[in-house]
Amino acid sequence: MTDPAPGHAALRHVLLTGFEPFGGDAVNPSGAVAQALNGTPLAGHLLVGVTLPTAFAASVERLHQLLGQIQPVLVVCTGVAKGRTGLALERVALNLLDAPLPDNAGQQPVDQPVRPGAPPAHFSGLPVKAMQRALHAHGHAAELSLSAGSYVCNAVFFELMEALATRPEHRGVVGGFIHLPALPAQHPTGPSMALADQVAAVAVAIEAALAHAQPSVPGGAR
Ligand code: PCA
Repeated sequence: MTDPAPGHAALRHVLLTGFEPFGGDAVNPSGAVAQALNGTPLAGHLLVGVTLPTAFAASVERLHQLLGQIQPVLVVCTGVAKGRTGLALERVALNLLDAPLPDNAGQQPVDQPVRPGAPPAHFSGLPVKAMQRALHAHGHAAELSLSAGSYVCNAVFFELMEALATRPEHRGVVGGFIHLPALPAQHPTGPSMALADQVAAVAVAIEAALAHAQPSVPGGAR
């Protein structure tokens, strides 16, 4: 695990998660961005960056541990989605697992709920339109997205939103999910974004989320 940087006990925490490589890739920009920003002070907050396992059960378990340990005021989970041209601000988490490939633990659930009995979907709590405006103002490509898929990223996104909606200890915490483009080396013939640009863009997105965080509105608009 990556521990919060020491010496900033007074600062409120932002939790930023990324994922380990999966599906035969050697790298995952989302985990690399989380590691790069771990320990960074940002707009009066301390950023805690953690890489989650790309596995359905272990990622969700780790997320719940982190929410309890770090007690963040803002949670931004990220993962890579090859083919995206810019940061994809996800608006909807589905209560659906339908894995197109096995996760890193060999699990491939098909047509199952993330959490039986939970609602079919949750909206993002992030101010996605304000974040998109800030990203564009800084010259970063960013789009709004209506689906985070049905693989591990969507499962973590759904569990995050379900926890924030239902657990009293997380009341008032703002959270959501961003898909990141591939790195140039991962996707030589398709759209990509250099790691340094991804790091800068995620920092801009988090600053905008902190500046515009209010109680959630449908789909994370604002
Ligand atoms: N992307 C995958 C899982 C881990 C990641 O970085 C997804 O979009 O579900």
